[in-house]
Amino acid sequence: MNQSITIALSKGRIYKDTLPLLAHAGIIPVDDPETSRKLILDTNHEHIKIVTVRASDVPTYVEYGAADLGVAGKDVLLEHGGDGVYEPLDLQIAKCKLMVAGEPGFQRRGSRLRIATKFVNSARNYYAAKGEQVEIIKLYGSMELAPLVGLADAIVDLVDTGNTLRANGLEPLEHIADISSRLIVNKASLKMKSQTIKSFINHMRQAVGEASAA
Ligand code: PRT
Ligand code: MG
Repeated sequence: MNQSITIALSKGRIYKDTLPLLAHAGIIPVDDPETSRKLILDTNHEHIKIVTVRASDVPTYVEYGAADLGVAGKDVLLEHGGDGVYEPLDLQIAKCKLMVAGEPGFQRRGSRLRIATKFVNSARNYYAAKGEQVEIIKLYGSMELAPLVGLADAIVDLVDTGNTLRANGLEPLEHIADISSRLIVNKASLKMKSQTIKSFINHMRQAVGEASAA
């Protein structure tokens, strides 16, 4: 019994790191999203399709059942609010850290710390847990610029090598969370296509195990 399934992936690092795991499950895309303009990619299985969407849109596609499964960074899931989807598996890919960063020895400008970030919910929760009153300024990108031009005292952003911070005279200050990408599943799909989806999850779990043993 081969029920059809759709998997939502974002282009770039998540797609690149998910491909070997899919290959381990015997799933190989026919189209290459980096060269094709198609948003629905065929695979070597007639009943399995991949849709390519913005990284931050993956949980929305899966929550509403437009995709049965998806791969999303924990950072994106923390912002989306985790309740709408199941999160059965840590794929251990696209790893980085969510951190507070700023200029070395920065002095806050006002009475309340001003934080510029795309990760508004995570930042708010982090400072609330510390009991610190902060003002959060929502940005959509280039957060590193904010402290340099006086928009904010510090930023909350993802850090991998730290090169982007260093190139802008900033340094990591506080660790908020370790981030990796997760397999997410639509709740109704898991019930209605239980066999196919459970078998897919098991293949992916094995692939992660072998990748981490390698
Ligand atoms: O680009 P777009 O707006 O479409 O979406 P996106 O930026 O969310 O997508 P993408 O593909 O860039 O990131 C997808 C996921 O990869 C994120 O949700 C994270 O879970 C994960 N990931 C892992 C990262 C990084 N590492 C990372 N280094 N996402 C972003 N970065 C950025 C970071 O924001 C900063 O600008 O890289 C820069 C820092 O890198 P270093 O190595 O200089 O420290
Ligand atoms: Mg990006």
